Amino acid sequence: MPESKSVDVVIVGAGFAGLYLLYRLRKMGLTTVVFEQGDNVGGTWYWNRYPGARCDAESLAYSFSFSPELEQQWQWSERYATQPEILKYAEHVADHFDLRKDIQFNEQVTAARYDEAENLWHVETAAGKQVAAHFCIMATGCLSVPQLPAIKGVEQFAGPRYQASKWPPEGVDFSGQTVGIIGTGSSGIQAIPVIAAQADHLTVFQRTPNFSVPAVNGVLDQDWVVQFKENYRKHRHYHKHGLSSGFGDLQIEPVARTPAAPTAAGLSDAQVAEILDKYWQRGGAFFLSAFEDSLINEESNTRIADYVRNKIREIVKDPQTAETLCPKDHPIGTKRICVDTDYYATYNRDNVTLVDIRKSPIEEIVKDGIRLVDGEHKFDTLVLATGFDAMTGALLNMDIRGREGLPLRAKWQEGPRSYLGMSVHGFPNLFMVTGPGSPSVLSNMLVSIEQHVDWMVGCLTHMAEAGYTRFEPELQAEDHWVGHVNEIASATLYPKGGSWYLGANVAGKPRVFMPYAAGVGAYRDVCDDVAASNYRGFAFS
Ligand code: NA7
Repeated sequence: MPESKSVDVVIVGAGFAGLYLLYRLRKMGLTTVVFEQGDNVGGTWYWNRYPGARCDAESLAYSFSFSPELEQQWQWSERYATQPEILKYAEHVADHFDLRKDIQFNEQVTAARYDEAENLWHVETAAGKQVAAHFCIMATGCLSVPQLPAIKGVEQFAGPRYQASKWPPEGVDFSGQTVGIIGTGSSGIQAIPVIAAQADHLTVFQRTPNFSVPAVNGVLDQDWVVQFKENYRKHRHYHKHGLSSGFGDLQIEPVARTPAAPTAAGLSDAQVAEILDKYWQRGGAFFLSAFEDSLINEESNTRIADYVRNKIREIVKDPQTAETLCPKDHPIGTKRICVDTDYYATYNRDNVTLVDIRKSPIEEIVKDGIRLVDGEHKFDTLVLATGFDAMTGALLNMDIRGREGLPLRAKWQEGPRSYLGMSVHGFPNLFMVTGPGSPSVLSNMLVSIEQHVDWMVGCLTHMAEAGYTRFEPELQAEDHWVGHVNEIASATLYPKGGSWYLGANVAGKPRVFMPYAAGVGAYRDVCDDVAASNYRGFAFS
């Protein structure tokens, strides 16, 4: 099949990473094409339209910082933006910067092959488009490949079946319906209160309870926003360089900026509660920042977890339901902490039933419900909120081949390996935005996306100035980085979480802790230092 086009850079994905890349590369004067599998921009915010979907980072922080004009012009309406509002923001960015003309929609990339003799990437889509490019940049997102449960009979269900991450754009009206939902991660925890408020009855099939903290969402006070925006540079600096991984509290005088207490270990329950009450009432994932050692000291972590378990027992009236909702199998924060609106209180409703499928596992999904080991539950509509093949799923779904035809699938057979979470030895001129080995999912994604794109643009500018046409990370640099990522992870409690951070939710996936856990500030310093030392660890030619 003839190649339709040859460009400087091909970008895969038109989520926030793809949009910002396109904006920056175009400014550099490079010709660029973006392939996007959806029919619109927005990436994760295009697909995840389930009821209650909203961001768990605050809207004024979960937004681009590169354009002060955009920052001032765009008005967020709530503390945590809803999916429709974030999608509108992505559309606004695309239109305002006239990005759509270089994006080809409904084009799913299936293969990318590096030709050493030509020093070109050849990229193919499912529809048969082919493009040759000097550089290939994967902006494919960390949570873009849905994970359907391997439950017997899922196809037998006769009623409507919806998947959180592929929700119909026209929405679903649950009025008058009885509904069953599987999955109590962030998606389930956001959707359950909204579905319960609409449906006749909702049955929640829970395998593992998760820790959730109240969002304390609300409409933003516009006077406060004006004041906040006057200080936007200061706030952005804090999010990019601080210890908060880009999430920080956005109060004008935030609790975050009063130093965290060193530890909860050794404190009395009353002392722990005194510190945490302030964070609980203020709301947000930022809760865990109350103590410096919450994710490294087991005793401190347990004290924080006890506080949350006690909150669940206070909120949920039925003691047995409360106990079933109390997470006891992982340290708090080692699976992504959820941020909710009325999640636990929803179990006080008469039309909601919690079923513990750890105690009585699912035998089979049948045509009108779910059969458990100890009985059957019938309902009209099934909702699946069962997560993603995170971080590596989208990359490994494509047939990516580097030098000498080396498949990325082979290179990553025992888990992802990268240099700085951005590049892979054996795969010249290929970058990944927020790839495994970078802070990515442990951070505010917008902060991490901008940092990666800015760094990549710096690297490509350096190459252009020096007359280089090819870069590749050295094996030794990659080995060292992989070791460092593991070393940082093993100094934390994260590996005890059995989470999707570790690939633990996908059968057969290697158990490797994928994100870099030292925080966005420390990571940025490393990347800046690599650039300043003539891109240490990269070979150019
Ligand atoms: P998650 O956090 O991976 O949650 C998936 C949920 O689905 C979780 O409760 C799983 O239980 C459950 N699940 C998955 N497979 C099954 C089967 N086979 N049977 C029963 N239950 C199952 O995905 P989300 O979409 O909620 O959130 C992902 C991220 O998106 C989130 O962290 C935010 O960053 C945004 P398990 O824990 O495996 O027992």
